[in-house]
Amino acid sequence: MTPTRPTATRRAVVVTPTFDEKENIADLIAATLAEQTHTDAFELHVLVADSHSADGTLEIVAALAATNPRVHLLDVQERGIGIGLFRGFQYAIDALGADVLIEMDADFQHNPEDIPHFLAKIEAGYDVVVGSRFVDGSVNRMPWYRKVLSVGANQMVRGALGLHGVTEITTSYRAFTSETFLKVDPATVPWQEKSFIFVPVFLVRLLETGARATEIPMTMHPRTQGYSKMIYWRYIRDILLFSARSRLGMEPKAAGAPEAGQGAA
Ligand SMILES: Nc1nc2c(ncn2[C@@H]2O[C@H](COP(=O)(O)OP(=O)(O)OP(=O)(O)O)[C@@H](O)[C@H]2O)c(=O)[nH]1
Ligand SMILES: [Mg+2]
Repeated sequence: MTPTRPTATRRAVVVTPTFDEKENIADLIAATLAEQTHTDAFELHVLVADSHSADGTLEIVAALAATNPRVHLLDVQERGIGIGLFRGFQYAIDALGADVLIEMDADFQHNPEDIPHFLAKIEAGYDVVVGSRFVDGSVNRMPWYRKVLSVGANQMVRGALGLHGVTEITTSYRAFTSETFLKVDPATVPWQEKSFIFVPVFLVRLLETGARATEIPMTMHPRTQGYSKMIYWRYIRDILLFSARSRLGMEPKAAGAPEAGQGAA
């Protein structure tokens, strides 16, 4: 049952995609909902969009959802982080009445303590808030080879798309209004690809809507529990292909997209 909310409070749904996250998910949900104490203007909910994990993740979340009206489970059935998130965003809007969506990984690489900072920017009038490892105040504790990969991928995709105002395009920690999400044509984002290529493309599509965007510093840690689903060769291949196709004009350009970081970033 959906809880009633005061009319003055908008609802923010943290959509977290999962596949085999039994070691992380209960703590992640608790840590996320604990941020409610720092978030007056929004009622916080968590939606776990799970690709039918067989390790017990589904059962853990189902049990929490049965007793806590702020916890929700969507059994996506299909495999892939992109499709998991896409179905999650749709469900959060259609079934949960989300005003704001937050996209956050389930393995604590994204720190739930950053959630109030995202929401403060939405409250200040931004439509899209991007968590970045490349602005002052950010903390990146990833190993050197992951830093090299993220710097390379960011530079390549930003260069190909001519996006100069956004420093972070390849990690999936962002907040945006449901209204902005609904302006994006789903056919222009490779949600079905099994690699993480949808991450930069989705951001570009959000910016292309004319959204007012900004970045905030984020803290990124290596995963400590569970196993990685990142397939490096596939991600690097897709980044190279996407960048080449964009430069050759085979992908729609982000022409006219506003630069992030304008205003009170
Ligand atoms: N719904 C869904 N979520 C997925 C799928 N694959 C990965 N995820 C989730 O997507 C998030 C990111 O996946 P990770 O495996 O952590 O990828 P990564 O962060 O790039 O790699 P690491 O740094 O090694 O953790 C995690 O919350 C995963 O559980 C999938 O097929 N379906
Ligand atoms: Mg991870």
